[in-house]
Amino acid sequence: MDARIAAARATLGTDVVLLGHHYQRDEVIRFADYTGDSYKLSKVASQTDAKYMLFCGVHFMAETADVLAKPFQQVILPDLNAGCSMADMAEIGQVEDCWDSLERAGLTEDILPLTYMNSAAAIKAFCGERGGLVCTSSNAHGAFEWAFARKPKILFLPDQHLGRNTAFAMGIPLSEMVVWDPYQINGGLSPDRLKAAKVILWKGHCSVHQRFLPEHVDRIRATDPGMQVIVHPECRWEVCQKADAIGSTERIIEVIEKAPEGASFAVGTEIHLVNRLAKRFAPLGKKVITLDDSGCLCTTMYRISPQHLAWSLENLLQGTVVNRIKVDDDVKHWAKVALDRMLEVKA
Ligand code: CIZ
Ligand code: SF4
Repeated sequence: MDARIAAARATLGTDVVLLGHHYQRDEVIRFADYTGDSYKLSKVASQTDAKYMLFCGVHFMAETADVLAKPFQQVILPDLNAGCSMADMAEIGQVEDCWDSLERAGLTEDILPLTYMNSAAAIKAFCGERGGLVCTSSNAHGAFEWAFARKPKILFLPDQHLGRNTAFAMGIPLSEMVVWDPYQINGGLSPDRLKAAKVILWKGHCSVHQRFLPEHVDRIRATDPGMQVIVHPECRWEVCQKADAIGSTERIIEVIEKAPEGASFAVGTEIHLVNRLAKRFAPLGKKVITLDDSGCLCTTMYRISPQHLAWSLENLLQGTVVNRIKVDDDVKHWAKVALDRMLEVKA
């Protein structure tokens, strides 16, 4: 596979750019021209002139690249099964129903909808059309400030944990946040609770990050008190509260890079990235372990295999574009508005 991928890449030259998310496996990410989190990779997608963008990541990232792409560019997702269970927890019909309920309660004038990057393009468009924006874990804080400068309340989709952790870090107490459950009438919330809330959190989560528990932090504290615990903001609030630092994948990497020799870290994020960091920093005298050694990998990120990569590249050699990700034009406009606003908010 390695030889076939390398040969196809060499022939395609600068016609193709390979974008690799930090959660990809080693056998795939080694071929990436750019590695990064979704914020960094969407910046690359908005700037590259390559004819084909091969996205080694998950569906919502490829959709985002297509929204930001120039008209002559095409985006490929090597395996169409590479989705994101969190993104699937908010469907556009459910979000529209939620908004209708909020409108009936007379609240929408005061609410700005904000969505995490991990969502379908239709939801990004929904937010863009209503004055809102997209954020990633790198710039959620800035996006919340942007929103609160315009409206007194936020509806945050679809990750309750990122929303809660971000709002709490800005000084908003948990008592001013509510969770909207799309499977309950009126989100399972009374009009009074909705009226009083500053942040309405969608009931979604990441199945990988939600597995980290406060007990895991306690265990590290007991067995290795010198170790720093650093976790992704998709982890539960109770875990983030016990951690020494919270950050996106880019931030986690930066903290470890800047740490002195001898530093050690227990990291709460996807295992492929943690293992890669462990290997990279061991020769520099820094220790990196996973916060939970029975932690789960992101199975959908893992779908992108060397075989799928070789297959998409070899098809391109024949002039065939397989697994193209194309966002409908009517969705594209407002999704781009929401994404452009995101790119203006610094990470
Ligand atoms: O935004 C991303 O790329 C994700 C999913 C994680 C992170 O923090 O990098
Ligand atoms: Fe989605 Fe979680 Fe996988 Fe990220 S780690 S792509 S949020 S399921």
